[in-house]
Amino acid sequence: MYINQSQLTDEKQLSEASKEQAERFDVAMIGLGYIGLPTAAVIARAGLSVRGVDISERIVDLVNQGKVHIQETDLDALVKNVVTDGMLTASTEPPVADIYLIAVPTPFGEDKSPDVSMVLDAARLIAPVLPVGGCVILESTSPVGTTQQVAGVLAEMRPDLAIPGHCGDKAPDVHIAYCPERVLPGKIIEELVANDRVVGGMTKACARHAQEFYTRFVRGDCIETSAGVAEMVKLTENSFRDVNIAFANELSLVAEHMGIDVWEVIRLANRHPRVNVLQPGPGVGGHCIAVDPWFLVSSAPEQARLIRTAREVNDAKPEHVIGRLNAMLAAAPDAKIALLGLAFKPNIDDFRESPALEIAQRIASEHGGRVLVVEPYTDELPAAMAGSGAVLTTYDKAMAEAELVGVLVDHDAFRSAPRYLSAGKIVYDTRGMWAQ
Ligand code: SAJ
Repeated sequence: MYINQSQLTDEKQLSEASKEQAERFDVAMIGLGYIGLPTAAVIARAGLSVRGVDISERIVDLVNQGKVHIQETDLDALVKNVVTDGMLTASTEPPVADIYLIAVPTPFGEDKSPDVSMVLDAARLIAPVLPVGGCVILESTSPVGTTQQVAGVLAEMRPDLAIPGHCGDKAPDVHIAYCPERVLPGKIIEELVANDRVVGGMTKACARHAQEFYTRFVRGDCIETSAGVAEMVKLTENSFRDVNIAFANELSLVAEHMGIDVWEVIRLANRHPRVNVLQPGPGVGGHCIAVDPWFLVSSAPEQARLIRTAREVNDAKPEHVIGRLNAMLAAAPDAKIALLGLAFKPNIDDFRESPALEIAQRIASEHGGRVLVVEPYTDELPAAMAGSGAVLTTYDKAMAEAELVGVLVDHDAFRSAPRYLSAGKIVYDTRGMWAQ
């Protein structure tokens, strides 16, 4: 428990308190994953002392050595610098800090309902050390109402503190806010600084306090609102994108059914000043767009009909692609197929929740030795494909051997490869990479 100086009675307590004061940090980042670690490093670069906290000792050890456990543009050099400068350290234990940021996963369960248990565990971790004047900010994508739940945990565990929403007319002792991350994997360091932030407080004073903190390292506008609005803003952003991608994916099925080139349709439709159709693909991957809309559906199942349908349209796309590739393989029984790309989107090495990987795994499990996989962002096939008979190879070799091609990811490396190498092949291009 955080010790208030005025409550100290003997020398032992005094020395413990001064040690604690010496270890007081500007910021504690709870969760050192894809968002937490880059955010911690960017804040440390801005001159604030940051203690990263993670349940994984491996991650804590790596960070303390100035190393990273994830791939993200410019992250390794940044972490090395801030750790060397002593501005970022890591531990499995939460420290006393002025600002606590929570960036832990919020997955969904079998029934697609959100699981905020890791957020609430983070609040339980913070509660014992939260000082008077401290501020807790949730950044994890969360269903509306989660920030209030965090406040509830803190109020229950710290009856000595006046917690916003739980202290009646009394002035709160701490601030609690919600500020969603909205950075794009591959551009996280850049967007952490450049993007606008929406800062939602449990009270106006909470929003103001948190907003002032973000202006220390964010160049974009930091806009104050309520916690509930900020929570829904984040879900709205990713649902908007999912619905728009679903429109493009559905359009690709409609056009395919009618024998029309969807890429040409979209290119020409987008010449209308108020039309901007997104790009169809093999499905929607990653850990955000395919998950977050369910948080809205779960909160308002009767009302969120379009959002639910968009999820279903996008989730069904990989199966359609598998069907098309299987048909190509059946029609040319002696031919090999080159599958281009495994990542969940172009130009990154992130294969988690990747529709391309799901498709390649299924095709490899059914056609093994006929499958040549090209993925410049890995040195070996993922474990699930090992033993299938599929081979990881280069673009040039795949094009020399395969008569069939399935484009699953439009990495720049594929776009810039000589087109004549794929001339004369039977191609199923889920990304429109070779569209005219
Ligand atoms: N995709 C398409 N067609 C498109 C655009 C995307 O099929 O026209 C696919 C991609 O290939 C990928 C998936 O959608 O499989 C998601 O990719 P993305 O680039 O749309 O989004 P993420 O998941 O990398 O990041 C998103 C971003 N949200 C928005 O753009 C509204 C990012 O700003 C968020 O911070 C992030 O989710 C997050 O963490 O929530």
